[in-house]
Amino acid sequence: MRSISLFRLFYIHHIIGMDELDYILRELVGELDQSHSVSIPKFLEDKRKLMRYLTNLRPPWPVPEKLLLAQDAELARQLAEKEVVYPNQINSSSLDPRIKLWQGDITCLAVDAIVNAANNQLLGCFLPLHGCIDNAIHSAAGIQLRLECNELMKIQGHPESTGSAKITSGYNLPAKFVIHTVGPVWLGGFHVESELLKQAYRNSLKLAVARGLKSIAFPSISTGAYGYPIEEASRIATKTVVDFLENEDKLEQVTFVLFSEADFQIYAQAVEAILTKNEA
Ligand code: AR6
Repeated sequence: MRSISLFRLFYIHHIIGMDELDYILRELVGELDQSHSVSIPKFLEDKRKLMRYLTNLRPPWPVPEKLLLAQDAELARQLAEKEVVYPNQINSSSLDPRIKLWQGDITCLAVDAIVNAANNQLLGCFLPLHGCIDNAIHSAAGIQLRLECNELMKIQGHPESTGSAKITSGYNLPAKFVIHTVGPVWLGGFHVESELLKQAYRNSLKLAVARGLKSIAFPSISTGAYGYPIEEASRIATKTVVDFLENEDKLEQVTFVLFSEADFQIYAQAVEAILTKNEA
């Protein structure tokens, strides 16, 4: 009996989910100029992919409340299928318990704030299904994130400077906040890139402290699309964080999040090098 009712629950959940997803897709496709040229796929994974594709493209237009509710329910279902990771589940460095390293997708972390490697527009990545972190964060947070960024940018009235940072809510992410910072594009190292990268980390940390946050997670800023050599970037990132924490006792945890095993090893070495040097 028990297994039948569980099966029914799953079935109902699945059907409601599929209906809601179809509704979201119809609404998003209806906003397009050439809505007739998009066909709604049959399978769940393809529908989810199309939802991400369409929200990536979507300008910061107002959203009907019903669409937002359906989107939030769908993103909650997607999150429930991921493994959310809490700060106490992440290993600390043996040399400093406040410094942590973690390999994986930053959108799974339930820290106070995750940092986004944004661009000067600060509206998220508009390239559908692009593999950058900006795309991953906006897709998992939902349409509201671009709307809030757009409000901040309208008030500011000019593009975000490289090295500065802004904070928004995390919406459907497990993290409460997103700190958006703009790292430098690597231009051979002749354009104060190292100073700008340092500022991106420092300004994000300062914003976290100003908001009274206890845990923050950084990706490897600028080392993807912006081409910064990762060994040098890892030394700047880890030194900036360690120096900052020397004079700061309110921030309890800083996690470096690396997507690949190779990047993880590079940051692990950089963390060890800077902390052993400080101990010596
Ligand atoms: N979780 C953790 N790390 C990630 C994830 C993820 N989900 N996705 C990517 N990374 P990039 P940038 C890593 O290119 O170099 C965007 O289009 C990735 O492996 O995301 O600062 C913006 O809009 C790499 O190590 O950021 C800007 O235009 C790191 O995140 C531009 O890219 C940064 O890669 C910013 O370029």
